[in-house]
Amino acid sequence: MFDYAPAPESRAIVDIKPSYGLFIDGEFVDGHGHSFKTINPATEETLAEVAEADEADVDRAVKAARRAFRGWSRMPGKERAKYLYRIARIIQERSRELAVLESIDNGKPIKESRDVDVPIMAAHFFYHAGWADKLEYAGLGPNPQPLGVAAQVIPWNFPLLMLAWKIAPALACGNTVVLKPAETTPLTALLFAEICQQADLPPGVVNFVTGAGDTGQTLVSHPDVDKVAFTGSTAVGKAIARSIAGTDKKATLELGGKAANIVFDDAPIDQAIEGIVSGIFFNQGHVCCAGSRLLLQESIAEEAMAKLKRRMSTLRVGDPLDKNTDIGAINSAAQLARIRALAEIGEDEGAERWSPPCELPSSGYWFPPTVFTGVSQAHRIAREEIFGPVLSVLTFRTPAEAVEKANNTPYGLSAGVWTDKGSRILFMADKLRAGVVWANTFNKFDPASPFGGYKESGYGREGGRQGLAGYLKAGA
Ligand code: TAP
Repeated sequence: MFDYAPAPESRAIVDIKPSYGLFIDGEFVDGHGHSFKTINPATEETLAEVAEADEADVDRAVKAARRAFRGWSRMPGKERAKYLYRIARIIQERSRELAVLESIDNGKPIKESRDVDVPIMAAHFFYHAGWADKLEYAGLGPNPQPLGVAAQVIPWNFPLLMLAWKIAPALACGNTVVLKPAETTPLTALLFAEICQQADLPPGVVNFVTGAGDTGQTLVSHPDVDKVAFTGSTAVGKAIARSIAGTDKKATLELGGKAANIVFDDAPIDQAIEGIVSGIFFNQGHVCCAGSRLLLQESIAEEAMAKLKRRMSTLRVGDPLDKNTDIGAINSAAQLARIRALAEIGEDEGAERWSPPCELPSSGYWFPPTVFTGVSQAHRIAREEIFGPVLSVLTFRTPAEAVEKANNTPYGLSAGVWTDKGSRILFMADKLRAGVVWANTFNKFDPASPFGGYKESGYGREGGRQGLAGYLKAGA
């Protein structure tokens, strides 16, 4: 254990206010309800008090979005595009500030928020700006129309990226938005609200209501909402689907995952080790599409495990604002408790647990990179989403066995295949029940590429031409 103080020079570039209101109708306003604290998970220090939106606040935000819908939906697409381009450029200009605040509020390493989250966020706005005046070419008929007011609820693992995945397509298609960020990571959404003001986005087109699950429930159940877009756990996704059943609200649900990362004996092994490491340890494993089940072909299992352990020993856990950090803080005490509980269950069920020697800071929420071998398909660590830096390793002999094991999960979000044979990649991609299949790479994202799940990983797609379908009524 050691004490650390976050790097002061990084901290200085963001201005965190002592308290934050809601963002409704283009302005920051006080909420009627209580407030809650958001903390830095690396230090447990309170960062700010944030308003908790109650029913009246949510209603105010939905009304503002409804009023704004009239003008925004009738605005020519090429004019809407200008706002999206402007937002994208401001994101680039303020990228350091966004990245530092994201790392402080979420706990993720700065090299990830700087090189992944914020650049892909900007790319989503650029990409969707390009669609705004070309919607009739999206394959949804000659005159597709926006749905109306979109209620969007996002999780804490990629606060800015999930915000971009939700807001950019909604706005490009002419919808207006009320978004609820996760309770533990509200600050970057409120910084993005400032960017909306700076871009002169018409009031009410984007609104933010901060709060916990109750605020989310109130928002998605609001009778004047036309579309619900949710990313989060399968349990909450099912509850939302039930709560909107029987209404004409359209829904897109992006839920959990338990991806198989499958390594064949002809794979470029060093490249595969890098893919395995980024597949599970990127963002502390708080990734819905994380490669949390490693399937190794038996003949290379021993060699691959030796190399993997060696590589894991080089991972640096600690200060999220240090550019050399590979694994940052776990986002909350509750998430840390969940990860610890499942890791203990893994040991109790007989799997072998290993972590490299790793000094963890004395305050904050931390979990070392961990791998379990001797895992069987019945083990809970092979079936349940851990959402932390914990990898479960299984072995297989034949491609058919790999397919069977990979598909033996209620989820179907992503998978990875490592092999030298192009024909095997095509065979596996055809057989795997996963929305995304990566070949000889992992965790690659592009706004032009649709993302979404099968089975209990949800329905609907985000990104690409297919993602627009979730925000448009098909034209005649
Ligand atoms: P959840 O607990 O499901 O929370 C997601 C969001 O829903 C949060 O903003 C949460 O608010 C809100 N919420 C909670 N209860 C609600 C309710 N009854 N009605 C409406 N909204 C409600 O998930 P999480 O712990 O934040 O995120 C982890 C999960 O998200 C993992 O299972 C992960 O796989 C999944 N995830 C999936 C994807 C994709 S793309 N498929 C991406 C990222 C994460 P509070 O946070 O304030 O409670």
